Amino acid sequence: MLRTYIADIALPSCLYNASGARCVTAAELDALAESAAGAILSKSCTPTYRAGNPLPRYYENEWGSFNSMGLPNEGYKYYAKYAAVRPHRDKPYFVSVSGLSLDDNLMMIEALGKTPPIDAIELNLSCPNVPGKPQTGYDMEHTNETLRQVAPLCLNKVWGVKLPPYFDIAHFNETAAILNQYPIHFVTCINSIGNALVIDPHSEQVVIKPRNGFGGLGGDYIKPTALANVRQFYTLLRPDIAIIGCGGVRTGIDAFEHILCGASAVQVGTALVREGTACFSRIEAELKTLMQQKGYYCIDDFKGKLKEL
Ligand code: ERO
Repeated sequence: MLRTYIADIALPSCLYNASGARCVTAAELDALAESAAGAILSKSCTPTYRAGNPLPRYYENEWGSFNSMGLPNEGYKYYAKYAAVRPHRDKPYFVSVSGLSLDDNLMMIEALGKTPPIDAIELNLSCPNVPGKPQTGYDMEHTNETLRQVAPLCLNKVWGVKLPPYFDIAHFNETAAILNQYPIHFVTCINSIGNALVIDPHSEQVVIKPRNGFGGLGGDYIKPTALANVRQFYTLLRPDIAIIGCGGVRTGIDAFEHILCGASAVQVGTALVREGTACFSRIEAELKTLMQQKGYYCIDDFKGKLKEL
């Protein structure tokens, strides 16, 4: 009922983890492999191990999450090696790449592109939390140049990009026009809303330590922005580019709304961190119940079919 495709990759369920959420270590990736998630996606990687930003760097409240992790990861070779030893090899395994320079990205993508047990590469153009490194996705020229140089390295690999949230129609149009020029297979919308500020009025303090308390917002806070980005890119991109929704997916209804806006698959971040991998079977059951109530047999029955008033 929830089966879906990203290019020619079949996912037994359209729900899987957002990069960053419980996917840094082999033990966390194993737990995703054992769960009801339809695929496994790694933490965004860099050429070598990074410890990330100082603690505390993650905070949550009833409306969502707030982070400035600073790209803690084991280095790309770790995620490449994991591809061959992971349990449940029939479940698709995707690696997220987030180098601190274009050269870093080219080097990692070339190597990961030649690693057959990796099913797809998600190039993260939207990390909001590395001091001194602006988000590539907000720099149109740099985005274009990145895709121009990455595309030839991905001729035999399914690949796509993770975008930051956009807020202006001109930016949706400009970004879509660039993406449509390249042979990408998918676009993931959205990364956390960067450079937000959550504070504690009692202590009169910021709630996370790095970057004077500024960080990326996720969870319920960001669902309307995520849905707007999914809808805009579903409308503006070539029909062969799958949209992967990410942002505020906590219930089956949230996943349903993303698919209605045009998502072919839906990632879970904040809810996975809070609840653990059991979130997948719960959200799947909720989504299936809703589909049954509405008389839908598969996600194509309602994907992208959002009605206007
Ligand atoms: O700080 C991070 O490691 C991070 N947090 C996010 O919300 N999104 C990211 O893309 C990211 C690092 C790549």
